[in-house]
Amino acid sequence: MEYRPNEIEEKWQARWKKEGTYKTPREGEKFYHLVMFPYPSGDLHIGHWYNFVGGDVYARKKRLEGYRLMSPIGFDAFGLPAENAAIKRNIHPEEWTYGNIERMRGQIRSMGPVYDWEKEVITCSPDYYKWTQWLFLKLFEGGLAYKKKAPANFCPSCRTVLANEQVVEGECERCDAQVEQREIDQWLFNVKKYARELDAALEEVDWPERTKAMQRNWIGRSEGAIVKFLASDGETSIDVFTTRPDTLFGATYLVLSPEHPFLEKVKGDIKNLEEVEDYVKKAKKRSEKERVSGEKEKTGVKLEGVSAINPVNREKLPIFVADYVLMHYGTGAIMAVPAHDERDFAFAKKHSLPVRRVVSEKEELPYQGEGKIVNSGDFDGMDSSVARGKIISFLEKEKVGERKTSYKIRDWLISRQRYWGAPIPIVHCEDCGSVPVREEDLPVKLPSLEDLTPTREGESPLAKAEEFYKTECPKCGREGKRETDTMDTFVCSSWYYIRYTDPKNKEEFADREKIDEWLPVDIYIGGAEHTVLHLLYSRFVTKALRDMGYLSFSEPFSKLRHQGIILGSDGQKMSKSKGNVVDPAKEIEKHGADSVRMYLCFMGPYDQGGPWDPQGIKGVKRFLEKAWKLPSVTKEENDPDLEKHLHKAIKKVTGDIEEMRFNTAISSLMTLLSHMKSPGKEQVKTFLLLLLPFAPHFAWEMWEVLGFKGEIEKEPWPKHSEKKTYEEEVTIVLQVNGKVRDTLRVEKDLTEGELEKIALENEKIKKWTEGKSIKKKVVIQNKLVNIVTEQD
Ligand code: ANZ
Ligand code: ZN
Repeated sequence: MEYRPNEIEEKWQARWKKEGTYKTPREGEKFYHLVMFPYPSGDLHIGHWYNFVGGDVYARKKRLEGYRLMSPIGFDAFGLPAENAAIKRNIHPEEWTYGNIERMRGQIRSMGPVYDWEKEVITCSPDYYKWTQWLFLKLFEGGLAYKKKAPANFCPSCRTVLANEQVVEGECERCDAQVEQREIDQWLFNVKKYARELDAALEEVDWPERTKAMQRNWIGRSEGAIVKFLASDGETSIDVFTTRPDTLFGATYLVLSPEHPFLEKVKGDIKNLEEVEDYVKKAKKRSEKERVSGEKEKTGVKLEGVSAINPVNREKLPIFVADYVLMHYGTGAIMAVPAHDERDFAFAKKHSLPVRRVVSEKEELPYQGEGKIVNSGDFDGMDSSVARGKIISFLEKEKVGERKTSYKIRDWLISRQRYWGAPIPIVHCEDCGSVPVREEDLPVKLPSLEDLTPTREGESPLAKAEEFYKTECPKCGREGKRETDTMDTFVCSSWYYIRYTDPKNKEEFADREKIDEWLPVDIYIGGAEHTVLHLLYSRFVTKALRDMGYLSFSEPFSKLRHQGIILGSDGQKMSKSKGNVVDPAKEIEKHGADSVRMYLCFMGPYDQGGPWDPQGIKGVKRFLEKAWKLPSVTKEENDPDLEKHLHKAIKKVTGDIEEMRFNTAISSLMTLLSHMKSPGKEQVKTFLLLLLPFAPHFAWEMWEVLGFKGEIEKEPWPKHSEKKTYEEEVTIVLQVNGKVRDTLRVEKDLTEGELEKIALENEKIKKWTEGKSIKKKVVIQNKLVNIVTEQD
């Protein structure tokens, strides 16, 4: 009988579904296995396959090892693409999204994964976003959600707020107009409050170092000091944050960010107020990227009529306002040390300000490194790294400063002026302010709208739907207006792994017992790109819910692994325009899902990916075809020669799957198969079990065809015996022209080619063959190699 994967695969997928084979088991030690849930774009691409297949191989082995495995799947279903597709094709986002979900469910099933579909979550369903809104209310109650005027990208020509993705090099994606920054009321989550823990707790998780480094970089911890400069009004102190307090004697002026409150405070004293206000107004229009860009000239204006005193030497310093200083970092003010900071140096040159060297006699300025301190009174001669601590102590003693750790991370702006998202559950009341919707009134349902374009003022389309926003204030009962912004989809995905534990719960976001039973996630598998924020926000939400008493763990994902990226067969990133996209559905049709699964695992190290090779997939298919021909009538007794290979393979496959080295696991299965000339029954069973995580349909089918009793997955995962993996060794003789030149102990049954190679690489043999041409090689397995050279 021929191997017909498509028939087999359909048969088993239907059977597994009907019999609920992969429902989460009730017994065993828990193992929460998670793959990143997909966005329902319409079609599963090969990258999804790579993610899900690697995950599934790992999950299947865990299941066979007896773990109570939970492996859920769902859809990250809110977001801009649905809305854009809807506007373009005149189909409602909901219809578009659910249509895609239905199609993708079928595509996911065609891979033959172990997902427990009863756990499915869809973030755009009211049953789910009710709890996303509940999460918002909890954060609001806990003081972690707040409203503030924040800059948004505004296109003056389309008159609409743009998402960051819609701004291309400072221009509107649609009309190419210059995008402006506009201050509008937006909601933020106070992630910054957790900065210290988000940074420090990375020590506790088993994640790839590169991913941890990216998180650390985003959080941006900086050790330094706050220094207080007394302003010329005699009462205000301007606090600056610096990472180089050792350069304090080199400060020649201060710089405030255009948003700094000091400007408002000393307005009356500023002689060139008009010029300053003009500058501030212009600066606010510029995006942050423009402001901090290294290439742009450092603009700024001096505040005439005000100054500040350097606390270490009582020197009077001028004050500038300049937009390269940002309000949200440190204190929004800096001491400028042009001799040792590049930006300050550029600014000082432009505005003819003094540059005073305080580190190292010889280096060319600006010099940003360490060295001996000079021109700094009592601190002269110290190493700058030592002076840093000494100056901080001095500041603390004099009460003009203190040690300080700053974090770059910013609060999370969650407002979106968009339709296809979870509405923010707030009512604005003239008397009561921002009032949370009562918990029992959740969900605040997204109304079905025809017109999804933003308003002329750039508000969300919900601001046009009177039936939506007109409501009563939950507090005083008078007329109120609902918040019309929706939440960033990262809010939806920041807690989905909690909902999976209890997806149908109508009373709570999840039952506490179930949460405690399953979480944290034991392994999380997904792409490395674009996940910094998702991981960070999930960690923040976990910590916030923990502090409110809803969770008893601190890190949601104990272990994290990334799959690599699959490239086109030309080695380029897959893209429609290059025509190098691999369509998984077509590959299944041609080769079967098991071959696609196996090939994805075989093509290279899982965390690296690589180019798709059309020949490679044929190779693994041939392997399955060969395995298909394993004798249908098997002997009762084990083949003794095969035992060693079998136990070596058990050891290798088990260890390799655990470490996600799927490619080498498959290699060892290939080697094993080549030794299965006359296997015994138990040996075939073991082979099928080892193959099952990679080619599950194949393994189930063979098990049935060969007439083995019961279900293959009722069998335990095979265990190797170390003793049986030992190599048997033999002594071989190495000769040159019939004379013995060396003897060696080698593994038994090496092939003639392997023996020849050993001989030719042997130092003693090389000595006798050097410079001579080899006429002949005589190899007798397990005994001898004779190299015959030309004689002279
Ligand atoms: C004086 C100084 C002297 C500085 C020197 C550097 C070198 P990181 O490492 O990124 O934390 N800074 C502080 N707050 C700022 C703000 N809101 N906007 C722009 N720049 C700001 O950078 C810390 C340094 O960046 C601080 O140390 C400060 O300049 C500047 F030789 O202070 B430094
Ligand atoms: Zn009210």
